[in-house]
Amino acid sequence: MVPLTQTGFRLLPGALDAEAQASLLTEVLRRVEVAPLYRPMTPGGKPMSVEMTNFGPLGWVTDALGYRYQPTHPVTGAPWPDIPAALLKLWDQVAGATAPPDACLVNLYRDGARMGLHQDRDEADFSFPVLSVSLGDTAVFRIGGVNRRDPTTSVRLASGDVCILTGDARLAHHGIDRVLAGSSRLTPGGGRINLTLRRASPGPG
Ligand code: MD3
Ligand code: FE
Repeated sequence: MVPLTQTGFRLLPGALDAEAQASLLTEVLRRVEVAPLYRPMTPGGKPMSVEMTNFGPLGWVTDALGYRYQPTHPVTGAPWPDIPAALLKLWDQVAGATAPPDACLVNLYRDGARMGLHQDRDEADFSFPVLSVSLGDTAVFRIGGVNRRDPTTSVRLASGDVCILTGDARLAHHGIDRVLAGSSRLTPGGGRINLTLRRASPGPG
């Protein structure tokens, strides 16, 4: 179970039905043709196991210079494609934010890819929520507290699940321990795609 202190963690299981998942995946794959998935390097010089790209005015990147948001794809140099309309609508309906998202990080987990426990701290204003949509194979997601040593709990994120992080959960440590290969037939070639909507810039006003 998620500790009661994490009142800001909201999971909407099956928020997207099969048809909405397929249609969103089509929109994602169309954009990935112009903004290809690539394997980012950590500031320490190790390749991440997750492949990434971004949609929207700003995209999250990591390289030898560090973590940051930037307006262009690091491999092609082109601006990121736009955020799919279905995701902007979902943000409006469930995030409860006063500004639209300006960044959509796309994470592809294939072949044993995982993401270690970390905090998301590269955004200007932590009072904006983060919204995540899972597509494809089920992930074993771990969430802890603001302190790295706080106890953690495990939550499975299946295709079509949406989670919203606000308040005390916004700066919680979290990661993906593993992905259950073959648990979904949504994505061609298998694996899991996670779409994370964020407000990276300061909000208007
Ligand atoms: C909890 N991605 O890209 S999404 C990330 O499934 C990231 O790809 C994971 O962590 C993934 O940074 C988890 C769910 C998520 C996103 C942001 C959070 C959980 C979060 C921010 C704070 C706390
Ligand atoms: Fe994260």
